[in-house]
Amino acid sequence: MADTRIEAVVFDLDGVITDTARFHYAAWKQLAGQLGITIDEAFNERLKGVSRMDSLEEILREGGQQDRFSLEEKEQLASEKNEQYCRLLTQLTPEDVLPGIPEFIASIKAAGIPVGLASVSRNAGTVLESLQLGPVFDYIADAALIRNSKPDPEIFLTACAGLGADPRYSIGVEDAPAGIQAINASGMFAVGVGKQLPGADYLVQSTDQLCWEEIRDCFFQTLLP
Ligand code: B16
Ligand code: MG
Repeated sequence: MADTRIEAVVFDLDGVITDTARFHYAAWKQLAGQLGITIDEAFNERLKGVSRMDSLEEILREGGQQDRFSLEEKEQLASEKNEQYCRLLTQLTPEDVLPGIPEFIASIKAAGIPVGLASVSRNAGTVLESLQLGPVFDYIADAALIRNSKPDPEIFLTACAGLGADPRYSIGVEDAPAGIQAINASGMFAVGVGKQLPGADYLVQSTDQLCWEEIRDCFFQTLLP
């Protein structure tokens, strides 16, 4: 079957290309602990794909502290978390690209399909540089210009527009519930990586199970009348 009607494949970063989610979690857990708020991994699932300030709001709400801080103080707290996150990011090397991702991207590119990135992380550039993956992406949506984080489709629509692709003929790859919702809202075909991702059109448990030929065929089947 021809690939010509698939116009782009757009990837989430944290949790799909590399496991920076564990660094976000460690940095938020430390900050939450300083505020007397306990968060666990189940709670952290809700923060995946959610912007820095929205994540802080969720944590404060979890601890019943949503009215404790001024906007300026919240910005200071978010910046403390980011400093800790950036310290952890210095550990990242090209070995931290998740299994199967280089081969999966190579298959897509070999089919002549452009590849984009839709991460709401303002540290995406640093992460890609540490992984030595920046040049692989034909277009990287700029998180700093995005007004609505996932589950809003804005970042995926921006990536499709940057690649000149019609979202209806494009595929998004995500590991987080908010990200799958964003892909669904964009009209793209949603590939989920992980468990409990209702709304995914195609689901694998881990990145090493991503097979381009299978996903391509599944995408074309959904187009059939
Ligand atoms: P930063 P993604 C998201 O990246 C993360 O999943 C989320 O946990 C984080 O809060 C958000 O980026 C903002 O990141 O603080 O680095 O700007 O999943 O969209 O690649
Ligand atoms: Mg993610």
